[in-house]
Amino acid sequence: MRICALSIILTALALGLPAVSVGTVDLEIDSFFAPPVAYRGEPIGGQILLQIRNTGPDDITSFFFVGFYISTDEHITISDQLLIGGRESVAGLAAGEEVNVPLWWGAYVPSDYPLGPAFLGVIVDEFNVIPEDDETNNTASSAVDVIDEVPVQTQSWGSIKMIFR
Ligand SMILES: [Ca+2]
Ligand SMILES: [Ca+2]
Repeated sequence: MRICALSIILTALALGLPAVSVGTVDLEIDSFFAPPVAYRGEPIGGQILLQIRNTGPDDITSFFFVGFYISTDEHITISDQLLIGGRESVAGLAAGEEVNVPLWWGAYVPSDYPLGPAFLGVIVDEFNVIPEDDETNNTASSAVDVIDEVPVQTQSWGSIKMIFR
């Protein structure tokens, strides 16, 4: 793509035409928050917050995907384990615009994922359909402890017993 754009400019210069500006974009992660503890098989999506930005200078006009993963190390790749229900799409992003990418509240760590320390993370433009100035700033991760027990609190009002998970 860049070679193509460059050749257009060189051609324009050779022809004495004004060089057109080369369109470029960059998606980057503004902020990523994930909880320090995840219960296997329990919804976690509503506790994961992601804000991304297109630093421009061009608009992104096509769809791209954002994948939310769990990983054994802090480097998140598409080889890691996608959360169940852990993929969202974004319908483009104007130059300079920031947007929250809400993850489906019901997304969860698979119930057979190994217990213990791990990392929750994200890949923006997961399948790399958007050519960017910088393809190395599209991931973020946060340490998490994967556990099995679900805390149970019980409270009784007379004969009514409520169980909160
Ligand atoms: Ca980027
Ligand atoms: Ca990309």
